[in-house]
This record gives sequence, structure tokens and C-alpha cells, in this order.
Amino acid sequence: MQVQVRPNLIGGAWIDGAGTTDDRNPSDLSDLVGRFAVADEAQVDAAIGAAADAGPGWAAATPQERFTVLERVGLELAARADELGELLAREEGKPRAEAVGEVQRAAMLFRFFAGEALRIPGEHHRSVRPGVDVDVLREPLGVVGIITPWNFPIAIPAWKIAPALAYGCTVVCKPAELVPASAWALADVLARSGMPAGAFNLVVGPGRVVGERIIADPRVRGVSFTGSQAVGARVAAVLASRFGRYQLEMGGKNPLVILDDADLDVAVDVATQGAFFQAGQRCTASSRLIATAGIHDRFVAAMVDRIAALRVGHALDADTEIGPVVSEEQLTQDLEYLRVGVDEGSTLAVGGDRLVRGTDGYYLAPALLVDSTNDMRVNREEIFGPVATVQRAEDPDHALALANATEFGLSAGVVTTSLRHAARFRDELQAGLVMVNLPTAGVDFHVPFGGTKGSSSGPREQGRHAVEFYTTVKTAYVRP
Ligand code: UN1
Repeated sequence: MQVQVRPNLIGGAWIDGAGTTDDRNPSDLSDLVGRFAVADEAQVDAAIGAAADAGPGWAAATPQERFTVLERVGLELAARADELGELLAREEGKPRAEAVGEVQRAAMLFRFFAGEALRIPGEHHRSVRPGVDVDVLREPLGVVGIITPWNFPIAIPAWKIAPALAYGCTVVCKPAELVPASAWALADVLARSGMPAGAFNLVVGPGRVVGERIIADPRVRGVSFTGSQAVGARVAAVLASRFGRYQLEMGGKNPLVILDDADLDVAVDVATQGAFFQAGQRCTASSRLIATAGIHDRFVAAMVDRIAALRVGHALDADTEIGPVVSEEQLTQDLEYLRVGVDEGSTLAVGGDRLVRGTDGYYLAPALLVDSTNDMRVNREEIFGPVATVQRAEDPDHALALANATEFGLSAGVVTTSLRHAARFRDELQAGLVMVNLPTAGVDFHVPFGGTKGSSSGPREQGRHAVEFYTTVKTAYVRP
């Protein structure tokens, strides 16, 4: 059977590529989710040119025009959340309910930034000189490159594209090659939204061709990237060399501290959700669980029971709690880290086996490594799978020190019933996101998102803080 190839969106036209890439369902490798055109370098250049040409017109669009376009996109995504959620679950492997939730989140991101397009901030001052006024204006940054990962196939594109367009930028977007279907569906909605041709362009393809071309082109004034530290460093180096702007969201090694006074049920719930839901494939996942001495053994025992009972299966099965991991490469990496963890001296308390299900997919039993120490590779390197470790801490001071002893700083949590401990950990955890009695993963769409230390670089994403990346400030002195 002839499979339809989904083309790239360049300058308002759907353009076939130089090759194609297949998008397969990690729950069922016999299911071809779609076939997508891969852009070559000339097509990436054309997309950047189209975005540059569309720039002045979109920058001059009224707040009402931008609101109308973004609101229309948000409403269509919301109306199609079930259909697009199923597509997302098929290509990425997260359970259907979470995938539908992700599409709804993308819808809300567009609706939030539709509103922000009406409220672009500015300042007015009287000059220190008589008879002179000063206006501080926000202007669009220009063409932005948006490079997104596979773990949130529609929410992460949405939370970069929506503010870019709201603040008057034009966009060239490269989604992760593993998950082009959701990004393509979003591009299709954007293409019909009434914005000028070229304001949004989609180019699918590998980072070494498409990504490299985007980051190197001087017409691209800024790049917003979510992905690995290695690629983030490359993006930063290239953008810095040509004085472009960059916004990087990279890894995490997020600690969740369970203090003696924690409610055990809350601790197990929060740790299970944060560490294992979405197969642990979140940069905000709770990968380091740190329990103080008085609760450690009870916490580990309860976690083992809970993890053993988690239902791992096809993303579209109604009773699945944990889907497959996204790819063979990811599965191999997860299994390798489990081996490393045991070699380094920690103990595999539960899980870690590749599972056989009714369809051929990348199923891995969620795994817990106990008796681990913070110097082990499994506690220093991001695994990005359904694998968490437990460390024993003597007391809250020790737990806090362990939590902060990492080069990352994205999200960090504490489970406690003590207001005093909660306030202290909120203040002293070194992370861009702090969660009290909540999973380290799972964030709202209307408030800033980002990390400290090696997790992030550049201004925050989301909420009203997104204006910092997508605009430049002009200070105008006016003598009437
Ligand atoms: C979330 O935890 O809801 O790639 C969001 C990631 C993050 C997003 C996490 N950029 O996992």
C-alpha cells in the first residue's frame, strides 16, 4: 500500500522533501504512524527566507489579529484533543489519557498567549531632562528557530511557538525526528489559522542537517531549544559566535526528598508519579529519591509494592498506566544504566526487565535501584527512562545537601507535613522549580518554567516571562 508522505510547510506551501522518515508506534512496531518528508539544506534555507520575508508583516499585525489567529489554533486543538491525543500516544507511547491531556495543555498555551498578544508590556517614563519622554517598547526578536524533543510532541512545540507568534516573531520549527506526526498536525492547524504565509514553517529532519542549518543562519535571531546538554552546548556556541540569542532547556537529575514526618501514602504517590509516569521520560522526572533514616525502609517497601503493581502496556489500552519507552535506543540506554547501577554497588529492588506484551514494543518494567550513593553514575547522569534510585539520608540537613549535590537544577521536591521543613526546602533547594508534596514533574502552562545550573540557560519559558526571550527592548527618547 502506498503510504502518503506528509510534506514540510515552507512559505505557506506544502513541499515534498529530499527523502522521507518513518514514524513508528513504540507500543506496536507494526503500526506505521506516518511517513514524513525530510527537508534538505536548500529547503531549510527557503524556510528561513520565508520566515524573514513574513517578519515585517507579522510584526506589524495588530494585537487583535494575533489574538484571533492564536485563539483559533487553541480552540481547534481543544476541539480535536481526543483525535490528536490518540495520534500523540501512538507516536510517543505515553498513555492515551496523558496524551489527550498534553493536547489540551497545548490548546491552553495557545489561548494563554492569544491573551498575552493583547497585553504586550511597555513602560513610559519622564526623562531626567525637561520636556523629554521615554518609552520602553518591546519589539519582536525576529525569525526564531524552535528545536523540540520527542517526549512532549505537541506541548513543547506549543509553548515555544505560541509566545513566538504572540510577540510578533516568525518561526522555523524542527521537531524531533521520532515524533513528527503531532508537530505536523499542529503545523496543519497553524497553516489554516489565517496568519500570513511564511510566519510559521515546519522542517522535519535530522539535527546534523536541519538543526545545524537553522542555528548557523544569521537571519535566525534566536533559537529556543529543549533537549540534551550536548546539543544545547552546540546551540549556545554557534549562537554566541554570531551574537544570536538562545534559550536552552536541558536535562535534570531531579531530587525528591522524603522526610521522616511525610505522609507515607503521599510520598509513594508523588514519587511514583514523578519518577515513572510517562515512563520517566521527562526532564522533570524524580530520578533521585532521597529518604531520611526514620522513613527510608518503610518508603522503599511501599514503593516496591506500588511499582510492581504498575500496569505497563500499549499506550492505547484503557488500563495502561505506563507505556513503552520511546525507541530501541532509549531502551538499550535504560538497560545499560541498570547494569551500571548494579555494577557500581546499588541493588535492583524491583523491575528492570524487558516485558513481552501482545504487540511488539519497547516495554520495560519500571525499576528502582536502592542503596545508591550520590557519586554513582546513575545519580549523576540523566537516564530518561522508568528508572529511579533511592538514597538514605541521616537527617534533613544531609538530605538537602544530597539533593543539591548535582550539576543539574531543573526541578526538586520535598514530601513533608512540617511547615518549617517545607519553607526551608522551598528556599534552599537549588532548582528552578520546587515542589512541596507534589511530583517534580507536571507543570502549569501559565507560569514560568526553567532551571538553574546545568539544566537551563537563557530567559524562562512560559507564562508572562516568555516575553523576555521573544522580544527586544527599545528605549525611545522623544522630545515633542
Ligand atoms: C512537565 O513536567 O510537565 O522535557 C513538563 C521535559 C520538560 C517539560 C516537563 N521540558 O520533560
